[in-house]
Formats: sequence, structure tokens, C-alpha cells
Amino acid sequence: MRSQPMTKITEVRVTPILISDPPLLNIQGVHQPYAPRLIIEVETAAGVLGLGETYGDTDFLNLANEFAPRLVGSSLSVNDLESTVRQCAEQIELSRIDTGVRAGGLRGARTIAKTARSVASAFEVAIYDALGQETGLPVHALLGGKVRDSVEFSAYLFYRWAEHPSTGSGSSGEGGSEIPDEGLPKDDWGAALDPEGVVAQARRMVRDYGFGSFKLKGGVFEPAQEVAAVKALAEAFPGHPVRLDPNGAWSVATSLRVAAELESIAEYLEDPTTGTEQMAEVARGTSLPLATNMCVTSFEEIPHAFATDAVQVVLSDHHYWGGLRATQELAAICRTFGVGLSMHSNTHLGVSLAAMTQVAATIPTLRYACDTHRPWQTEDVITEPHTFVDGRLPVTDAPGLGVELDHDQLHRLHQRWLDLPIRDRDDAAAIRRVHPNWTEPRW
Ligand code: GKR
Ligand code: MG
Repeated sequence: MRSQPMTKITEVRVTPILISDPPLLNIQGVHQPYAPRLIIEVETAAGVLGLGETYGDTDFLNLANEFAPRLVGSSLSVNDLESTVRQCAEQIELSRIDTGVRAGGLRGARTIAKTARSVASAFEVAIYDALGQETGLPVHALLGGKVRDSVEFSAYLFYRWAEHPSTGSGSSGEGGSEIPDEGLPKDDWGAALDPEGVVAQARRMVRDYGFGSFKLKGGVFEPAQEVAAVKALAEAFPGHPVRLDPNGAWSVATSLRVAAELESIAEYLEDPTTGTEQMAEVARGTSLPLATNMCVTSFEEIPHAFATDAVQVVLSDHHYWGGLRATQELAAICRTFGVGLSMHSNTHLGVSLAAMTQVAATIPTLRYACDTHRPWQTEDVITEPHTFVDGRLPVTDAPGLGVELDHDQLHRLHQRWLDLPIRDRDDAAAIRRVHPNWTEPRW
């Protein structure tokens, strides 16, 4: 038997950055002007640099800093990559006293285990990137090979404000400290606060990126208004799939009312309600498929959700599920049970997008366009940010992820992290600067 190519890790760097983000609205409030993200660099004895990216909030940063030194000095092949990364994640997770579950959140119940997996995923991706560069193979080849040459993405539409609010003295970061108003990121998308605004945003997404399907982030306005926006999209773009994702904002009764209105219009409803039991109840009362990135976010949550037929599409996030191999495992389980698979996203840059594209290329049953926040980000840490053509990204055959680090940009965005007080995503705090009595809506 031929031995697998090995790589020896000589150095690992974890760099927290802040990336500018528009004022996008969702059930938890509004995006802050800057979103934390982590960039992982893995250097090998052969002199290559592998890249990974993941969530950058404090919990993730702390675990990543713990994780990084454990990998230095390891010699790895593709075969032992997953177990090494998994072991590190488990060791870190077990060493934590806080194993409690924090309920809610846009990505379902949060546990240390899930956070550790999200961190491990960035190291896994970085090592795949390095191994690919050393062997001259693209990551998709290391994962077993691509089954498509391009991956389709959908336009991710948001209700949004035109600008981040100014208080005269600046926007708040953590602990009430200020971000100077002149430092707030701006763009020219304008506000989108009604069906017309949503359709205008969609038109620009189609013009600039060629997207052929739409996802509207809901949970912001009365369901009737969000239903009207979906209907307006369907009318403006006949034949183009549309989905609505209120992040669990609705009761079972409301979900069923919305489902009845959108049954012949929407492609699917994403997390209309919260929790597997309630999703199952909704699923029993509609023919519209239900998708989730909230009630099935780990392998442990699969058996109950599938047994109760609570979801018809699982939206993976390779970070949250623990990496690229884990995403393939998830895909195999979904295929076995006849459940669809696609991907959702959070605020991210090109390293994550490259990883999403590489793994998506290997999944035979990926039949729904993945969503991406990328059009909302005006900066990147790679030298050649991705270009969508007809809403798709080509699957590169270049070695590794096929992206190169822009060291100056990484330095600049890290300097911003050092300079500004934002350390965690806190959409509620951001919206309360404008609406001090705001509470998370439920319908
Ligand atoms: O960026 O506001 C947002 C999204 O709501 C995001 O955080 C969600 O995790 O896109 C995600 C989703 O599909 O629920
Ligand atoms: Mg979602």
C-alpha cells in the first residue's frame, strides 16, 4: 500500500480580526459595524502556509489559542488529520468546567462542544490547505474528489438600515466604549425595510452577482409583511426559488399560517419556529419543506429530528459541524434518510468561502443553492476575492484552497481588532442604541 503524504506543522498563528459589516437586521437585533472573525495560519516544514477561518468571538478565540500549540510539531497525513483535530477539540472541550448549554441563538443551542468544533474546523481547513499545497492537489481531491465544477449560491437578502446609527458621540462597542462615527463603515445599498426595498436589493444582487435564487432573512417585521416581501420577490423574479428564514421567531400556529400562504410560492421555510418538537408539528401541517440551521446543528441532534420528520433540509455550516470531513459525514447521513442538504452562512470572508466551495463540490446531493454573506463584506484577507458568475463560484483545481493570504490586509484588520472595543457579536446591544426598550420579537 502506498503511504499517504505527510506534513509536519512547525508554526500555528491565530489572528483575531474585525471586519466591517452593514446594519443588517434579524431577530436578535442588528449587526454591529464590525464583526469578529479568526484567521488561522498553519506553517509546515515544507514551507507552505495553510489558511483557515472561523467565528471570532471571545469563546472561539480562547479555544483557538488553547488549540494552536497542541498542533505544533505534529506530523499528519490526510488519514489522521480528522482524528487529530477531533481529539484536540475533545480534549479542550473536556477540560472546560462550563459544559452548560446556552439556549437560543441564531445557530441553535450553544455548547462548549459546538464551539470547540467550530474552532477545530478552522485548523482542519488550514491543514487541508497546507497538505493540498504540498501535494499539488486541490482540497476537493483530498476529500475524495469533486462531483461538480461550480457551486451555486443564493442571494442572501436582509432588511437593513441605510447606515449604522450615529449617536453624535459614536457607536458603542463592548462595555459602552465608543467607536468614532467617522470610523463607521458605509455602503451605498440604502435601506430595505419593506417589500419594495427587498426587491430593489434583490435586483442589485442579480445584476452584480447573477444569483438565481433568494433567501430573505425574516424575523424582523410582522409575518404578514415578510410574506408580502416573499410574494413580491416571486412576482419580480418568476421561476426563481425564494426562501424565508425568521430564525425561529414564530409560534407553530403562525408558522402554519405563513406556510399556507407560501405553499406554492416558497422553495422552503427555514427555521420558522424554535426546537425540534415545534418544527415537527409545523412539518406535519404543511407540504412546504422545512430547513434548519438551528435545531439540527450537531450529530447528536439528528436522530430525534429525523425520526420525527421535523426537517426536510439540513443547512450545514462546516465551522459548526466540525469541518469538511464532518460535513461530508453529515451529507451521507442526510442522503441515507432522504433529507436534503445545503449550507447557510454567517458574516465571513474568502477563506471560509473557499472552504465551503471545496466541500460543496464533493457532495453529490447538494440540490439547493448555498447562501453566503460575502456580498455584504467589502474587504477580504485573500489577495483575489472570489467573483460570482451567474450566482456560482467555479471549483478551483489549484492546490489547496486555491487562495493566497493578503498579509497587509490581515495586519490592517487585526490592528482594527486591537484598536476597537468589539470582541463579541451582540446584535441586541446594537439595536438598543436606537430602540432602548427593544426585546426579541415573537409572533
Ligand atoms: O447574519 O444575521 C445574520 C444571520 O441571521 C446569521 O447569523 C444566521 O446564522 O444566516 C444564518 C441563518 O441562516 O440563520
Ligand atoms: Mg437560517
